[in-house]
Amino acid sequence: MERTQVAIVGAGPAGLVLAHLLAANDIESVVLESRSRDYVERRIRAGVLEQGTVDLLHQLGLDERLRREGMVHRGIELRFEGRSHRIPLSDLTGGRAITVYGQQEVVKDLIEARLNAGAQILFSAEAIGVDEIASERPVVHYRYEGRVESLEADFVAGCDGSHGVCRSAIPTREIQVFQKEYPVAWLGVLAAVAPSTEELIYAYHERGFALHSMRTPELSRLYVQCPPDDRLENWSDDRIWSELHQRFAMDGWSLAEGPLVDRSITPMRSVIAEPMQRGRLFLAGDAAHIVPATGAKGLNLAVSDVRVLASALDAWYRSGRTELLECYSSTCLRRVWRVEHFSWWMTSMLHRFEGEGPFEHRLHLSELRYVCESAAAATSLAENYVGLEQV
Ligand code: RFL
Ligand code: PHB
Repeated sequence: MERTQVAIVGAGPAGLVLAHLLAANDIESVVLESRSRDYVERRIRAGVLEQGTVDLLHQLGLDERLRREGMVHRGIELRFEGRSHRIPLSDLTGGRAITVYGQQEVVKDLIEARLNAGAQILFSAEAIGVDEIASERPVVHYRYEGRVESLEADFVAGCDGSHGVCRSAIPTREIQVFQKEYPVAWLGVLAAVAPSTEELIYAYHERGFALHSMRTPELSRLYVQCPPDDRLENWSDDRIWSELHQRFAMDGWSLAEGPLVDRSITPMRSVIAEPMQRGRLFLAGDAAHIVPATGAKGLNLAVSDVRVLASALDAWYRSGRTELLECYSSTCLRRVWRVEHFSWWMTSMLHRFEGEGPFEHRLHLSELRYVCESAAAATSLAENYVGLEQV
């Protein structure tokens, strides 16, 4: 049986950042990833990095391309009633900012740097179960090249996302799962056209929410609210553009169209598993919690978790101290719930929900006006959006 210090299941942002943080402290790890390298490097997901995430990638020396290609944004726009209102993120947070840089680009950079350092990331290696988590020798079983193999470790980090297997290694009676399904989803498209805006636009409209984001100076990322059970076949290119034009409509502004090169539907949901650890198994990122995408927080929360885990593991390897490991879940959950609340609040404010009438519409508008006009309310949005330093 193969052995390592920390077995990491999943090569998403959580697993890869953890592997780098551990390596910086001379702790060895093996990453098992069920998909191929090509697949994980192409998967289009998040785009917004908090200041703290960018700072961490800088400290790890992993920001060479991010600094060149990432787009630093110092504000966002909220658009409603045909007008845009800027939330000056940096002015309201002592100079903090967000960086727009695709998750798959982060993943590419992290994989390349690990492999260049001679580290082990096994692609197309699907974990099928985790055993002995209550012992000092937990084991991950995985399928690789047609065989079932086992990897023994001091610790297992379950970074295998929302459909992973690690969470199910914790008996259901020992874990409590909190869930909320929002009755809305996002149809997301990537359009080969220069963004029509310099900053992200979050639009609230009677027809529903829309978001204008971007990936590069030549690629726009656009989202439009749709029902959670909607299907891509219902959305012709013409219908997508027509909805986007209507929801972003503002005098003197127009949305540039281009060929759609990717499309997908993402339901909005919240999930939190408590606690995030059991014995020698620690869950991190989407394996432990999901946030609706409106707050742009999932990737950033995954990075916060593994930062806490890496410090705790470092304390254990250096001096055998267990307190930080014991507090892992409670430390992480403080931030998790803050971010869940922020993401729930943004989702509630910006979407139209079934059954809402003119009364609720006016409540949405009143709240949006308050957020834009009150320095206190705008600061609350801004400090959460760029990422709270302490929670
Ligand atoms: P990931 O990225 O899902 O990685 C988990 C990895 O584990 C692998 N895996 C397994 N490997 C081995 N054995 C098994 N049995 C396995 N089962 C699964 C998977 O193949 C995968 O490679 O989880 P991680 O690392 O926790 O990272 C979380 C983020 O990916 C996620 O929270 C974000 O993408 C959420 N998100 C956003 N987050 C932000 O911070 N800012 C954003 O702007 C933002 N926008 C978004 C988003 C997510 C979206 N979708 C599609 C869900 C926009 C969208 C549309
Ligand atoms: C994105 O660019 O994909 C993105 C931006 C902001 C969000 C969610 C997704 O809130």
